[in-house]
Amino acid sequence: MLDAAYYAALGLSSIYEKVLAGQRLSREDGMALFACPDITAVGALAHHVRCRMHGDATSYVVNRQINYTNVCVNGCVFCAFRRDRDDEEGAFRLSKEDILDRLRAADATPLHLDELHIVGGCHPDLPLEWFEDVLRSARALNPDLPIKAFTPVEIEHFSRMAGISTLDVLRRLKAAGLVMMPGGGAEIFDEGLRARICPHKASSDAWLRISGEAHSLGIVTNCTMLFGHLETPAMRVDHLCRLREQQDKSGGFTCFIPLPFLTHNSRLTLPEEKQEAVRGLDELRTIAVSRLLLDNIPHIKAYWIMLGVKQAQAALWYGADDLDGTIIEERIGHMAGATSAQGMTIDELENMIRQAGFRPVRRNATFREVSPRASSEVRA
Ligand code: V47
Repeated sequence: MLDAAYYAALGLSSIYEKVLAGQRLSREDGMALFACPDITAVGALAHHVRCRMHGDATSYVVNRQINYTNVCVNGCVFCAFRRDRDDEEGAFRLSKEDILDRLRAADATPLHLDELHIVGGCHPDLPLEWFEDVLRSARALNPDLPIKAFTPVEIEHFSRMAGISTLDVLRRLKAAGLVMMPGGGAEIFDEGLRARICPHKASSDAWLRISGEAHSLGIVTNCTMLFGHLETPAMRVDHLCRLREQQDKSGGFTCFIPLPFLTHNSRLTLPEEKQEAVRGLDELRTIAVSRLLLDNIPHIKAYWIMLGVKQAQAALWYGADDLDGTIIEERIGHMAGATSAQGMTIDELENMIRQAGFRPVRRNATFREVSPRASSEVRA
């Protein structure tokens, strides 16, 4: 597959050589990969890197997502999940007891959770103390369960609400039980486009700075890119390179998740050539270029909720090595038209991985491998 003459004919000789030698690709290389007409050639390079890093292992996590509210002060134009006020149709806000009930319900099943993923809108009334209380109470219920919660955007919002620095917010949340943060809210770092699609959200610099602060405290985090809306290939390459630079400095990004924009219920209208139905190959290319440029981020996630099961399987041949997990309940993608299920069982995830030609590896929130439990325990 990796034939030097073929890459030479595509004008990608130097990229081919760098990839085989394990050398860093430049921004120009990223642009050339987005311009290459043969996406299987781009995919084969990404697959080579993926195999060098992970072999045929493909990880998944037994997790439960909880979205505590969709009421949000940011008013992002693209977001179908958010509501501006509590009394708006479709708005919701869970109480601490609602959250704990969901956790108790998951704990009462044979499903042994290895990650609790909590994320929500930036609610105007919820104080930092409420989030500390939620973390402490969840930890009291299930002390061994790693909690992955709150994006850098939420951290900035909590800091404004509490009148303290983002670093102090992170210190307090860590003391309350936070071990990891999800990578949402990065969207696209290009400031011009950010001003159009999410003008009130934490800035790109703030998002990166807060991630670095979390890393400095030993809180590992993920990172994302929302793509397939109004951004250009140059903006994608810039986004990936800024993540890579931050990772060089602070080193705590565990996984990158490229999120294809789902258009349903969105206020952002796209030109016909960018509609979801016609962009399957662009999704695979973007995943592959991410694997190739992000040489210092260990994992690339094919998030099956947003990609759909079949495309997530294909993505495993384009550089991705993780699928996320059982999820149980998901709202952000589904309010934007995701047609995937709400959750998957362990058997379904493992079957999905095997059918795609890979080896399933069960992991926890921080990507530490966990041994499979007795089969009577893991049927979900
Ligand atoms: O921040 C919002 C994106 C993100 C849409 O870190 C949309 O392990 C597509 O970040 N179409 C939240 N995407 C989800 C997220 C995430 C999910 C799973 C795992 C992890 C992790 C992180 O979803 C938001 C935003 O970037 N988003 N609306 C939409 N219409």
